[in-house]
Amino acid sequence: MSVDPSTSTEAGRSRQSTTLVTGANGEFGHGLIRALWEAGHRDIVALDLRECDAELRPMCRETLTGDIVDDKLVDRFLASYEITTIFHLAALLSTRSEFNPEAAHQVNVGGTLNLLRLAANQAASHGEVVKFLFPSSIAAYGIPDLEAKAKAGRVGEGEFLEPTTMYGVNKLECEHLGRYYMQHYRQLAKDRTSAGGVDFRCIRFPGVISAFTVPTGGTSDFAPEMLHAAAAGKPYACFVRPDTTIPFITMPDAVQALQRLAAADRSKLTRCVYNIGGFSPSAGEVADIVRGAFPDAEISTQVDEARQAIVDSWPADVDDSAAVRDWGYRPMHDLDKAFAEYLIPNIRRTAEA
Ligand code: AKB
Repeated sequence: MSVDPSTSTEAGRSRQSTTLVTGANGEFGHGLIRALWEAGHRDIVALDLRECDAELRPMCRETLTGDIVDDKLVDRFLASYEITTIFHLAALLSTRSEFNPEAAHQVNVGGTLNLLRLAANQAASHGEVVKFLFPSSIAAYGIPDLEAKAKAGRVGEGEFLEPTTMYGVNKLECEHLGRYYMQHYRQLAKDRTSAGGVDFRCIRFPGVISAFTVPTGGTSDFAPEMLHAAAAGKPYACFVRPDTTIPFITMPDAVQALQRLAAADRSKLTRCVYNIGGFSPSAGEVADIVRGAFPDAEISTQVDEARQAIVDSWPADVDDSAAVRDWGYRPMHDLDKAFAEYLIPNIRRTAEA
């Protein structure tokens, strides 16, 4: 990573208490940084491969340009910041990762390893536990066929962990790395003081739909793409069959879940990795809702068999009872509210502005 001081909004300050957000320019990064700012955080340092978007800068103490795979990252950050929390959002998504699986592994796993090492070194340096919030994904699951998917119902955290995509493999590997850093890091080292320097907390997210941004490089993208194309008056050919079903949540619920897990009492957390669900419409149901809101929408189906197979390997629903019990996960939006109260009105407002 090359932290470029020229893109730093407030370079030069040293070892201030810091919340680090990687992948700041992504759609999740935008939503989370805004929510953290609104919750009163004035300690945000945002990192992205590209110069951070102008609208993020007023909400961040610093914005940095750099690559998480550069292992010098740890040393540079260690010298400059006292990091208390890391939201590690940077990743290459599932479709994009299949075009260059080795590069995806480098970014998704190598980058996470660097950040975990940073967290462990930071904890050792300032003597406080560093919280590490990590978004995993339903891509960590790999259900063998549609019959098994129909029978599986709400899939629990320990089931079907044989992902078929490089992204899913990477997410599962990172879940294990996080657990290792939290519970077993350097377990045989003579100078090891105790485990627990890294407080790893992870959510397996379903597909996420935002009213303000369209994702790129994912395989759950068919639902947000369909909606945003209709709002923009553009035709859309959906790449999965109308009966295809996976869970989704809205961006505000995704952001709120991450914040809620970050704020949870450690003693209440019985797992490192939590499922969260939302609503599970089929692609056909999404198309119907979109047509209801935008009667001129031109939505057709043009199945891409390879991407279809990926979505078919993901559960139709997940068991999120542990998240509900341990840290009070409670999404604001069910299917009706998601479209009627959040997605359609905000998309319309943006289009009219
Ligand atoms: C993707 O489609 O790759 C992501 C995900 C389900 O994690 N949106």
